[in-house]
Amino acid sequence: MPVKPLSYYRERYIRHQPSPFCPGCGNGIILNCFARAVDELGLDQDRILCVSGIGCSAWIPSPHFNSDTLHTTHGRALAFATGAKVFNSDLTVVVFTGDGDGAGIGGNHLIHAARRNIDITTILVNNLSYAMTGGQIAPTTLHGSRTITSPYGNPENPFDLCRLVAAAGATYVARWTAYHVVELTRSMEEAIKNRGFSFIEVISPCPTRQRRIFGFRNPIYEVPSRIMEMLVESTYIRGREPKGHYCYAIPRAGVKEALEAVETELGRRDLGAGVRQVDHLRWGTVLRVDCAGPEELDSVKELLGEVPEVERVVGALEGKVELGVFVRERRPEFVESLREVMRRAGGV
Ligand SMILES: Cc1ncc(C[n+]2csc(CCOP(=O)(O)OP(=O)(O)O)c2C)c(N)n1
Ligand code: SF4
Ligand SMILES: [Mg+2]
Repeated sequence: MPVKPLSYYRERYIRHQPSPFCPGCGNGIILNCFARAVDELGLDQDRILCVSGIGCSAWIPSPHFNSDTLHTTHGRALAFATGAKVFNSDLTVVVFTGDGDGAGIGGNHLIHAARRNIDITTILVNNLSYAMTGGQIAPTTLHGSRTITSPYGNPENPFDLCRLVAAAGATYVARWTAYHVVELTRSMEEAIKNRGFSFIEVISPCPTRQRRIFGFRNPIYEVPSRIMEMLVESTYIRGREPKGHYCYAIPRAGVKEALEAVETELGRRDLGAGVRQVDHLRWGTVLRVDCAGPEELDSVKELLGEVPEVERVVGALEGKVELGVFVRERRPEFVESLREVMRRAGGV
């Protein structure tokens, strides 16, 4: 099949409006993936309803996506979407929500929509804060993160949204990042095709707020690529073996001092290992040490444990976020069950 140019998607699916998103924001990427998923499925744009609440992520479809869009109140997108789907079950209903909108103020709607297994696809953009209002802590902000409402670190633990929604009864649940565009697009297609409640969490870059959250001191134009690299470093795809043999060294104080000390030790022992500074969602800015094979890795771990500038050595997968599809199930769908009950009651 010939590859379609970007202009094809822009002309057909995107309304000509100035973008409200900051440079480097993940929201534009998610919109792009959605347009491709809709195109791949050959959906009739006149039968798609995109519903969003309030927040930066609410602007992904509204007013930009060329279908009906309903921009509702904070946290209530799923309530509006439920009404629309019950009224007209032929519609493909897709909710775009943020982590604050969907898991904070709208968290109750989320678990009940999942429990009912209503045929709605929810795409939740997890940028780890209330971005639009300044980057306050959300129920997804990582433990210890410094935000404007937790300047000394977040004392709370975040939700694992995929587990929450899966436990509540959703029949399709997946997590990707805005870096994993091919997987995300395929997942959107699967989610839309599922006749039930589908949920995709997308971990997304928000350079404007995450610069503070991750403590990056780079000029702002360097932040987007640094965040993207961090998303790759700190995630793994379910069922896929991690490539290479490596571990992380968490510095005791300064990362530069630890880097120098580790470089010196590795050079002295000639273990054929390479060390570099990386950013990790869980561990912050740490050292990654890559080895030629598993035996070398064991020796390197032992050596790192003896370097005074290294506080702790952690394995490649420890603390990484799992991506992939977690649930694919079949259960009775809510609107069909409701219609059946109404028929029995003699209403329709
Ligand atoms: C009832 C109500 N409370 C608070 C607000 C202020 N408000 C607007 S956007 C927002 C946070 C949105 O965060 P999130 O859903 O994570 O979206 P993001 O901007 O991060 O994409 C808040 C608290 C509001 N608009 N309405
Ligand atoms: S504040 Fe963050 S989420 Fe909002 S548009 Fe800017 S980069 Fe995107
Ligand atoms: Mg957010």
